[in-house]
Amino acid sequence: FLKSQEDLGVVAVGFSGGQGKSGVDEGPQVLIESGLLTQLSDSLGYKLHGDDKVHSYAELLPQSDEPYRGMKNPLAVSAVTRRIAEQTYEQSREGRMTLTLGGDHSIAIGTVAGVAKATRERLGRETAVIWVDAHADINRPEDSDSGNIHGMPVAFLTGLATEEKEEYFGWIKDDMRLNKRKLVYIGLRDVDQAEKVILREHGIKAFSMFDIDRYGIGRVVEMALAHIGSDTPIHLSFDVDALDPQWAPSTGTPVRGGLTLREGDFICESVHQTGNLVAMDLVEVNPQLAQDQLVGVQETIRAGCSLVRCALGESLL
Ligand code: HAR
Ligand code: MN
Ligand code: MN
Ligand code: MN
Repeated sequence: FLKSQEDLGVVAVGFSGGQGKSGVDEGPQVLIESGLLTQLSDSLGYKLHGDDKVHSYAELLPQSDEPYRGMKNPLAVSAVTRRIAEQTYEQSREGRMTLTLGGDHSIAIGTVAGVAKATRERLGRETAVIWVDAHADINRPEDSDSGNIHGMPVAFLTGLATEEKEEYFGWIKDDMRLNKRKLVYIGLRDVDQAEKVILREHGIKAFSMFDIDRYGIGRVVEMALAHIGSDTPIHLSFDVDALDPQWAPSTGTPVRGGLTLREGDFICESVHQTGNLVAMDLVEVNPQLAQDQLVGVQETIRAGCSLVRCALGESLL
């Protein structure tokens, strides 16, 4: 589904407004400083497009931003994700693999919207999303206990949450949306009650840690790929908190009992192997958070880099 296997469009998003902890906006800078983009160009041979600079979107942030429908920082998250949608759209419509480094997971409202629109225009097809996460991130604003928009992106993307007002996500149009049947989760283990009801009522495919223990990661990935179909462009949205805190402690909402780094890498390798990957997000790396600062941050960054390299073909023999 890509015009070339060598070109990579990079979007680096230094944004943390979808949740309450500072530091996740430094994720992309630290990933880049650790050499991720150099690894992709020098070792994997990608020609990089887009930014080597990290966007802070300061010019888009409003003076005041009162909660709306219970959402925190709604104007900021809406404006920034709208801009990110333009950025990923620009990369994806060129037929490039699009890599977004976050930032908290609210930014996927923009990445998925932009790639979905580009893929529809370019190929006349719907994009499937594989959402790898400890959390389902499918709260409608009214269902959320926290008001943090990083717990809501999938609700907006699937149209389960809608809004008329442009400045509060009303800019998300049908051609940017994600079909609920083309969505599959892997790694869930901390899902809110209202989210469980949504997943059940809408028949959304989800593989929890229970399923991974039961079937093994190999069969789970096989089943996930079978669900979306072999002839579908894939957007992989990887929240680093899907990994067990042992491998990725520097993240805002760590949950024990997660994927090993090897299982995470395996998911990425398998998606690469389909040849259908058109976009990847790596989000929720927060270099300010870790119980054992130095080691924890290093480990998390190394894990994040490994996931991206695996999705982009590092392990192929
Ligand atoms: N479900 C909780 C909420 O809505 C936790 C949100 C998720 N945290 C994340 N995103 N890191 O995956 O607030
Ligand atoms: Mn998430
Ligand atoms: Mn998460
Ligand atoms: Mn390849």
